[in-house]
Amino acid sequence: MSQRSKLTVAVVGATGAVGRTMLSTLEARDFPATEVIALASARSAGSKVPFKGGELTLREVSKDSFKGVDLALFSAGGDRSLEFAPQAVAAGCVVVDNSNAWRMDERCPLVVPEVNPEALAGHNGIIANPNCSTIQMVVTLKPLHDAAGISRVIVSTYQAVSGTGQKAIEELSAQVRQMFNMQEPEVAVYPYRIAFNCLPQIDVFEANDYTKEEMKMTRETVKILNDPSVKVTATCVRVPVYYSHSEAVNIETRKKLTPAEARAILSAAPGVQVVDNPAMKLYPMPIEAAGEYEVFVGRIREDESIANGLNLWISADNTLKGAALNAVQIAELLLEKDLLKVKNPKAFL
Ligand code: NAP
Ligand code: 3JN
Repeated sequence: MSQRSKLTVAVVGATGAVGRTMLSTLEARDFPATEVIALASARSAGSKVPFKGGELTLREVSKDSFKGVDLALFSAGGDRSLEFAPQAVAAGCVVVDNSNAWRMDERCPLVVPEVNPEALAGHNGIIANPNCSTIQMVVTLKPLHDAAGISRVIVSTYQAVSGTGQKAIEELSAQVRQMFNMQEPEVAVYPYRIAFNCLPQIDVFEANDYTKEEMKMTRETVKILNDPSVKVTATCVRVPVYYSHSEAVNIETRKKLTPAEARAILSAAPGVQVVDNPAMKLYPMPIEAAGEYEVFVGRIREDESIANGLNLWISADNTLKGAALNAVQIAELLLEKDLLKVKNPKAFL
């Protein structure tokens, strides 16, 4: 990675589940920032977050927060991204945005470094980080698509509560404690109890009765693979797991791929680890993916109901590869390719 004499990085949403993981990932990967600034809401101003053995003091994000900042990692919700990312770019700061706000905007590349790094070239200042469920799926789909041409994907997700943020992590813990103490569990974050339950609703429903999360997976996958011929249908489910989303993925390919061929292709793919030995009861699980960088794939088997079909099971840490790690990898690529610059500060004003 190229070294700069000055590289100021701002993390917007630094108190959140994703923002804290962004800080720890910058630290763990030794990202060559000369200064890191932690931003959040007025509620957090003056409080501290841990970083590199010390602490960063939180400041309230404002349109003036980005003067002299080279790179901002946003993770404070779509409304903040819509309001402040254009201001950041106007100040000459490149934004990697973790929200849904800019993902489908034609001016913004939607990037997973193992899948479409080339999309970064010619960026306009805002680069979008995809949805966590999309990221882990496309890391696995891309090498199979290159080898055999995927025509259709049917995916069901099993998503951890950390995908909803810090309050949901606390709610699952509180409900488990309440139920073991024979108390009525308090329900606040989700429409129903999440402890010892599954909720087939993630985000709001759209007009077609799919949820927004399901439609994000459909639309984002096509944009990232840059191939509208890939048809995707998703069912997204919240499960009482703290960290790591899992997915049951069924694919139909144009050319036949045997499970052995798929295993070999995936074993050589960047960012993927194959864990697939039924005889030894080895398969990916959220408890083993949590805290790891890779996308774990297993249960690779033929879909015997169609001519060219495969079934896969995937687990990956949604706060890492699904969010913070992917954003930091994008930042690393920007540095590596000398793309950490804003060509047109007015691009989004
Ligand atoms: P979280 O734990 O609830 O954290 C929310 C963060 O946003 C906190 O730092 C909070 O600061 C900040 N924030 C909220 N309102 C703000 C305001 N008005 N002004 C400034 N900062 C504000 O949520 P999270 O799980 O970290 O997720 C944060 C965002 O990341 C989500 O909204 C979503 O857009 C994105 N996300 C993306 C993925 C993905 O799939 N790639 C996954 C999860 C989340 P305070 O502590 O000061 O309130
Ligand atoms: O629920 C999950 O597991 C992933 C959640 C992602 C999320 C949560 C709140 C707002 C997003 C996202 O990244 O798509 C957003 C958003 O930015 O719309």
